[in-house]
Amino acid sequence: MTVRAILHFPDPRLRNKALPVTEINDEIRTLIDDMFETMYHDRGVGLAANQINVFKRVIVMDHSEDRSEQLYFINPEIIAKEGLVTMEEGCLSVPTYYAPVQRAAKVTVRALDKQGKPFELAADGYLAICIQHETDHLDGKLFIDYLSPLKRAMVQKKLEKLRRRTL
Ligand code: GNR
Ligand code: NI
Repeated sequence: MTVRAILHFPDPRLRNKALPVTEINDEIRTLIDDMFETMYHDRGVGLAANQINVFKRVIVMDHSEDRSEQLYFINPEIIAKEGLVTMEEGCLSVPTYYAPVQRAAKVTVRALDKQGKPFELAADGYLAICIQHETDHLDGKLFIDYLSPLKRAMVQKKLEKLRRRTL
């Protein structure tokens, strides 16, 4: 298992749309292992393949305190949404910035497991937010896209400055 490098906003590659997985093989299983390794290493609760420069529709998450509840989804699709809730979000690709975002309070997601078998999961709370945040990444969308253009420009300036200091 390998910790892979995470792309940071405003890297244009974060805007790429990920393609559906057509064959679940060892490459995909290794990708999932590496995504968990990277997510735990960087203390995230979720990760989309786009964030490590792989444009395949795979997301992983673990929202448990003791990091013992691994969830992964291949070709996830949100097939139902219900209600609205606003939560403070952050993103490993937008370091040091947090802002409230309004999303559906409950979602039902359909995806494939490592055997290629379809399953559905109904989620609410933090998990529902994570599922929406991660599936957005697969479509090249970031949580800061929900902010006003002024706020988004502010974040961009801040992160460009941070990048110049750390290069
Ligand atoms: O670590 C993460 N925390 C988080 C907090 C609130 C809403 C969504 C998230 S996901 C984020 C990890 C990440 O960037 N996933 O794409
Ligand atoms: Ni993110």
